Amino acid sequence: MARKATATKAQAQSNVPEFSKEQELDAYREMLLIRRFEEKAGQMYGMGLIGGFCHLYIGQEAVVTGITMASEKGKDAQITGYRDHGHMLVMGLDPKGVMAELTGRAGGLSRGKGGSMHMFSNEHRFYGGNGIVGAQASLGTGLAFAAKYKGDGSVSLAYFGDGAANQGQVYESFNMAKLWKLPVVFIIENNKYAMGTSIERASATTDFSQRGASFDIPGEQVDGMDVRLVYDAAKRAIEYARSGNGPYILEMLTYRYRGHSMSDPAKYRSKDEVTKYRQERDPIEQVKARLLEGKLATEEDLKAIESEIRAIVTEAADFATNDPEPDAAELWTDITVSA
Ligand SMILES: Cc1ncc(C[n+]2csc(CCOP(=O)(O)OP(=O)(O)O)c2C)c(N)n1
Ligand SMILES: [Mg+2]
Repeated sequence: MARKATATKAQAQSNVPEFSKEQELDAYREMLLIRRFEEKAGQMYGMGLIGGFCHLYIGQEAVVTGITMASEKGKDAQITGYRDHGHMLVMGLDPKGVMAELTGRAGGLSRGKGGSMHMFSNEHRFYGGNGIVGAQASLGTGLAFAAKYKGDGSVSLAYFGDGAANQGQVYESFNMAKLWKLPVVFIIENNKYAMGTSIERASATTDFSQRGASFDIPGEQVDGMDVRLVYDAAKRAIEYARSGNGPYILEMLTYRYRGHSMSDPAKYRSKDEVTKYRQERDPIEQVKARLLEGKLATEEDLKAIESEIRAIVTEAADFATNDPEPDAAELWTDITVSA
């Protein structure tokens, strides 16, 4: 008799959890910071100030914001792929340091030598910024192994895309994580496309929350455009992992508005599809509407937050434009770590 997969299927999301006024404002501020920062990065790329690869997170802001709000800042580790600017901003890394890394300046978080895809901060427990698709699932499992070995009570949050979810090393990681009951939450950011290839064209099964079924890893499919639902699911998953139960999978249904990277002819999807998401599902507009309708904030309050954020982003851009490039002598520093 065929055995039914034991992974728990997405819980009914009819009960949308309420956010307090502070949580709504917090989420609004964080998501707006990512949006404005990314828009500025896009402009600076167009001006030739940023070289190399650059992948924007516009549209996906609710994912990292809700998860980080549910995590223990400074304790839980986070790791992702190359679409990483938003993760760093929400984790509290200095926007000046992130932008200066994009422009390859000495004040960048990797001293101007890593660029958009390779930024780290041990202090904030952010482990990149990885250009190899799927590698962050294995490295994130390693972070969880370290957490269990040291018994420090932290959880590893490993984000990867729908495309990455088809990589072999992801399943080797699932196996080890379950076998050793490692405290890791695998967050699959399903934005429907891997570069120009839709999930329907590349994936034999498109319910990524069930990808851990063979390893008995529970998984949930979550509306990743609603920060409250992301937060709620993340609380559950993190608590599960922190209590010693092993890994958990969260599939976040999300959408990127911009191209895969800065050069993307966007022939693989219709303009209508993008417009529909922007107009009907935008994560920031959802919070804004709730704040106004619930009379938790006035238009003036929100405008004040908007100008505060614009000032932070302008300051970051000015710094990243005027800071010097690293000295040539830095070419051979920070390349390896000696024990
Ligand atoms: C091992 C590996 N194979 C291929 C690539 C080229 N590549 C870069 S991004 C990408 C698509 C990944 O899509 P997805 O995982 O859905 O993430 P998204 O860009 O949508 O966030 C590919 C194939 C790579 N960087 N590394
Ligand atoms: Mg994708």
